[in-house]
Amino acid sequence: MSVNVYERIWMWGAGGLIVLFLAAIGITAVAQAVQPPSHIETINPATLDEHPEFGDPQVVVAEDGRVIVSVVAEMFQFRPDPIEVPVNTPITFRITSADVVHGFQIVGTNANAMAVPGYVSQFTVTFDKAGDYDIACNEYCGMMHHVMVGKITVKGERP
Ligand SMILES: [Cu+2]
Repeated sequence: MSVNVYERIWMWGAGGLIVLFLAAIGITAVAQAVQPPSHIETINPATLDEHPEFGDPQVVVAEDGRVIVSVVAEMFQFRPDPIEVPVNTPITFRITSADVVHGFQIVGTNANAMAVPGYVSQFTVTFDKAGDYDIACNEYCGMMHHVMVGKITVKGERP
């Protein structure tokens, strides 16, 4: 069977792209450790009000000094609001949604997570500057999405 020279070039080109893409997946997964989360925490959004943690979301200081902030995102607010946390302290945010997918982006920082009904998103961030930070919902969630803004007040001395 003879294959036209241009056909041959396209076949090698397409094959090369497939190898390139698979290599990119392999490099990001293995060398850069970009992987799906190994731990997934689920929650029933229908019974959030009775949940021991998210029924009354608040800032909790654990005995070992860790600060844990439970947040419920819902049309069209974040609870609690405002959130008051100390400066220069690792703050663990635990976020879920009571209705649809929302965003939780702390403006001016690299802290950003999705609030997905049925799941708890968690990240830890340390604020090194005191002051007020806005929380923006960056997932379109309905008619009043544009007013869905929360506030974090970071208190304490500057280092
Ligand atoms: Cu929104």
